[in-house]
Amino acid sequence: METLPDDAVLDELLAVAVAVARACGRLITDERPRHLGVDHTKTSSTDVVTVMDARSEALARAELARRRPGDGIVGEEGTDAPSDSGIWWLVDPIDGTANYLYDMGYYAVSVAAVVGDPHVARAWYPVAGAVYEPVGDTMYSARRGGGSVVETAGDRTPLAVGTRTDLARCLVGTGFGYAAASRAKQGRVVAEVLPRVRDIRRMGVAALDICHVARGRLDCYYEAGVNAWDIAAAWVVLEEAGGVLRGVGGRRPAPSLTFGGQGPALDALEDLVVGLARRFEPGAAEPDLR
Ligand code: LIP
Repeated sequence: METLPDDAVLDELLAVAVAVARACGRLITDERPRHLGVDHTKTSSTDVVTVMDARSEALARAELARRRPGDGIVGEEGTDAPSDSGIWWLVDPIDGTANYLYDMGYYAVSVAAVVGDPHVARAWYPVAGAVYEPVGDTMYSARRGGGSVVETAGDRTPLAVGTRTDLARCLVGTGFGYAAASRAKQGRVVAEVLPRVRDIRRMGVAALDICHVARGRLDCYYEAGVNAWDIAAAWVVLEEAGGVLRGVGGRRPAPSLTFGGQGPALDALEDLVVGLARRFEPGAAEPDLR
């Protein structure tokens, strides 16, 4: 188990996360080119990167290096700077790039400070983070032991997860990967989840889905294929709001499957999704829906 930084350091990490997420969020909104195109693609032809993903990550990298020299930085678009301090930053410069490409005003910047090795699944743990939704000027933030808040245009509200216990009455957020084969499996699973819950939301921004669970606007969340930078900041926000983000069987979240929520509804969602996922690989120790 990793050692937590002390309160003064946690406060500083939180302030840095908030400042950097806000600066990147303003950049991608204020300087979004009128005719934004795809710069290149990554894991599949639908996994796009725009010029603004790269600019946002460059700004985050420069600001983090200036404010916290010695910390490591790992970013979605390729940044990988080593850590001397034991603290690493995980940056998603635009979470919801497809929404951003289509000029739908629902996307976010996620900046988190973590301890442990963020290159290895389950070997790291977030200690402070900020998820900034620039359209609407909404900042979700938290640090370990400090509670989590949402701030919109100067109005700060503490976050608390919902209390619904019956999965059948839960509004469930989810998302899909970019690879066609993964989507085919994930589509078959969601088709069986849908009749057993209030409804499904697929809004395209994992970090915001998890923050919405923290806010009680979604009851639960599950997804396969999420990366560390998608979930790191929102993970602290959710847990400081009284919820849980976890992988299969109470382990830490992992790309194989990640679940968010609280109480019996979360347990029921995990049982349901794991059972459905096992149909694809009956003998696997841990189901993997990617
Ligand atoms: C996206 C997520 C989304 C998920 C997509 C993708 P990106 O992140 O936030 O919820 O379903 O597969 O990972 O690519 O926009 O940073």
